[in-house]
Formats: sequence, structure tokens, C-alpha cells
Amino acid sequence: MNRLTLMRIIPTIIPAIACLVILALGQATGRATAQPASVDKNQTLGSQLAPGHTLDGYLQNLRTDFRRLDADGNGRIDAADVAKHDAATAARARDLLSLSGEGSNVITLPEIEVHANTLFRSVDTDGNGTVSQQELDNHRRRNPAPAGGR
Ligand SMILES: [Ca+2]
Ligand SMILES: [Ca+2]
Repeated sequence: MNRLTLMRIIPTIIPAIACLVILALGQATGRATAQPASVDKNQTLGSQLAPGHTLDGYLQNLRTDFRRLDADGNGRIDAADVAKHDAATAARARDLLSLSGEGSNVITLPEIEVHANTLFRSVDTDGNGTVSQQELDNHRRRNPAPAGGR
């Protein structure tokens, strides 16, 4: 390859490499920002999902959980409720609060049910309305607990 050929090739190669680098960086940062929220959601809501559950049974479980955590019974979980609980229950309440999104410090049952509906559908992969042990195992393999565990 002589110098002249090289001079012709370089201007076409450099933009191509730059494009690849930008694409790779974009994917890396996309993963880094998207993953923690969805993993948290799966952990927080997935802990109430058991084999044999229908969507109704699962939502019933979440409602019971919600009522236990809503210490003052006003239909919202917020910092006032968290302050009334022991450490373990307060941690659970904070997990649910984190579902309401960044900057929000209150969550209602309908908000939780929206997330729960989405989670249930993503676990019930054959769409028969019941979560089997196999579907739950597959889901947990796809969404492993964060390193360090909680
Ligand atoms: Ca409350
Ligand atoms: Ca199923």
C-alpha cells in the first residue's frame, strides 16, 4: 500500500471509527442509566410474586403489603409512614417509595398497581394469567438480584 492510497483511505476510515465509538459509548451509558431502576422495580415488586399467583392474587398481596406500610392509613406511603416503622419495615416502605420516581416522596396504591401489572405481564410469558415456578425462575434469571443483595 503506497502513501497515496493511505491518504485516500484515512479520511473515510476516521469518521467510521468515530461513529462506532459513539455508538458503543451510547449503548454503554444507556445500559448504565436504564438498568438500576428496572432492577429495583423487579426486586421490590417481585418479592410479593409467588408461583401459582394470578394477577388478582398478586395485587391482593401488594394491597395487604401497602396497608401494612401505610401506617397512618391515609392511602399514601410517604416519609411520615416510614418514620413510624421499625428498620426492616421502613426499608420496605422506602423501596416502594423509590418506585414513584426521582424527586417524588409519596406513592399511592394505584401507582404501585401500574408497575405491578407491567411486572406481572413480563413474568407471565405464556400469557395464561398465572405465574408458574418456571416463569418465575426465568424472570429471576433475567433480573438477578443486585450485587451485595438486599
Ligand atoms: Ca400514609
Ligand atoms: Ca403463565
